[in-house]
Amino acid sequence: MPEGLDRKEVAEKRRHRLFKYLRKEVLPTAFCPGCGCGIVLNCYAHPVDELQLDPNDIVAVTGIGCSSWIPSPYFLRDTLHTTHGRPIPFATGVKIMQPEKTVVVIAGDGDLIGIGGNHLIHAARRNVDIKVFLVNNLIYGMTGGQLAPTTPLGISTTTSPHGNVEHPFEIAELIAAAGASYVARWTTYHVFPLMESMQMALTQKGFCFIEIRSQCPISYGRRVGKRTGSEALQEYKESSVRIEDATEMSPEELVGKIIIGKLVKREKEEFTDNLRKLNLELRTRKIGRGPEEWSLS
Ligand SMILES: Cc1ncc(C[n+]2csc(CCOP(=O)(O)OP(=O)(O)O)c2C)c(N)n1
Ligand code: SF4
Ligand SMILES: [Mg+2]
Repeated sequence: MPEGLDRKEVAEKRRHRLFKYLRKEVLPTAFCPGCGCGIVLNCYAHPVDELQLDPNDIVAVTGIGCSSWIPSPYFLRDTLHTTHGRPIPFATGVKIMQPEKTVVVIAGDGDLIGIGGNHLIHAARRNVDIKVFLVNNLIYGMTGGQLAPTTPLGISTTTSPHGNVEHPFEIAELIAAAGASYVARWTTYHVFPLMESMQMALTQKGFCFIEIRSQCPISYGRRVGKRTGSEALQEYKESSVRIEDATEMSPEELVGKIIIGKLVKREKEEFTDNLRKLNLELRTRKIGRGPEEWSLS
């Protein structure tokens, strides 16, 4: 033990520099061993730290599910823990009323694509300036493994015991087609590019969306022979293909592959800016003078 320090002081000194971003009173996390949610939580803390974002300038919004616990309660920032499927409308409301805030949504595939799917595609179309980090574990993890709109064909789940007969969404491609400003896909194996991508999303204006393929060993992995986190990470490593390489491959060669990287990055008018411009124009027209002359009396 270093001289002159008691046990508590030494423990404090040895703490990870990102520990300050965690809400200590709720630790340890409730995530199962090997769950990808912890990796995403860690990856998210890095760009927030790197960018030195003021704690008062971030609002995180989430829904219901294991991944929704990443921002709330574990990440120590203002959060809105909303109902299942509704983080996007809440986040849109925050951005409209508090445009200077960085508004981040972190939630699962069941939440954002299942029950909340319509909100998601319309927010992308409108190009609302919110940052959406989708934790896609291909299942309803928290409730024990029901079929999600991301579950691959043929997989047996608690609600498809004889195998899934539905095709899953290619969600990153869908959001890119819907009109988002920035779209990327990574996995929990690709932590460094994922951190960079999060940093890009946090700084680029407009609707920014990252699909993070993440493992749920308990409700999904054990059904597909990947009972541990490390087996899932190994699979991510082996089955991922960079988007630049994927363009050279045939559809047959891409079966079972995860295409990773940036799908889209474009400049586009942003929804809440347009809304404010219109509001200002209409009020000025009605009142006949600019905001500098407005008064409440
Ligand atoms: C309106 C409503 N319907 C259903 C539920 C039950 N429910 C809670 S979490 C969840 C699924 C969560 O799946 P996902 O968003 O993928 O998160 P994960 O647990 O996989 O991270 C469901 C269906 C609920 N809480 N509210
Ligand atoms: S059920 Fe799945 S997603 Fe939820 S904490 Fe456990 S491993 Fe993670
Ligand atoms: Mg899920």
